[in-house]
Amino acid sequence: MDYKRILTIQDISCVGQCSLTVALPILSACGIETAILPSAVLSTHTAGFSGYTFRDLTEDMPAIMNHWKKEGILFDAFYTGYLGSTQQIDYIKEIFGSLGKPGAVKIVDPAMADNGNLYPAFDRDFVAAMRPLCAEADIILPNITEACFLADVPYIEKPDEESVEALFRALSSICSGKIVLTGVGYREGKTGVAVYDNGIIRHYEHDWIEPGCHGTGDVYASAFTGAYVRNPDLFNAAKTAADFTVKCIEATVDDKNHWYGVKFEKALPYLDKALNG
Ligand code: PXL
Repeated sequence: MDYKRILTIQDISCVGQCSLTVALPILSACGIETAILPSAVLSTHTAGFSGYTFRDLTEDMPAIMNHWKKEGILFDAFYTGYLGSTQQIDYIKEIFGSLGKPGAVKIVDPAMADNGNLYPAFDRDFVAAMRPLCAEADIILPNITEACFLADVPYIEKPDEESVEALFRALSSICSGKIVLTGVGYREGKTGVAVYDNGIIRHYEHDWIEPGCHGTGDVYASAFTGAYVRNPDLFNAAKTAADFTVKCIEATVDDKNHWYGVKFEKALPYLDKALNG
């Protein structure tokens, strides 16, 4: 296997098993050199903790980017997640345009919402700013809530094949790339991912494990990105990441005190096996 270098751009939530503290170990476990551009530093994530600190790193981005340009540092892939400001989106577009090797893949997780609501830090202006970033991506990884905000349609609480097809149609006018839509279950006790590639929709179903855990979106996106950069087979990467995410949830649900994230570390050997046999 050749050795790839990825740049991931998302926040450091110091505690909470999300964003960079999840992306770095998972991408490293996938055998990919992982560079980071932190969008912000928070004491914890914002989903369930109160009184968290937040340091926006927008102002640091141009100098970091310019240093990399001077050094001639280039990336095989980019993966963006939770961002600190709308201005960062312009810097990321510049990074996409200037720091990629030929054919570098651009993966955007528009991490901004879940369960029908935007996260506390975001508003409609952020959603509007996220659309042009999604337009530049080769692959976007929204959950149903994010997809509905991006497409500017009401939240779909109980998706069915028809509503998901309509959602993909609406999204395809915003982004020309491929779409992996998470949290799509058509039957009781099941969830899954719907994968849109050039007008073709495929669905991968797996068990829904109560209760829904925090941080699974970042675990999913990181594992998807790792699997896809290793082998650019969209459906296969979507499936590998879904199976890994289920293993992470299974490793967590029995511990009622562990509400803030998933114990993905316990499932890393499974991911290694799925990728390397
Ligand atoms: O993508 C999840 C996430 C990442 N980072 C921060 C968050 C969340 C979800 O709430 O608050 C800071």
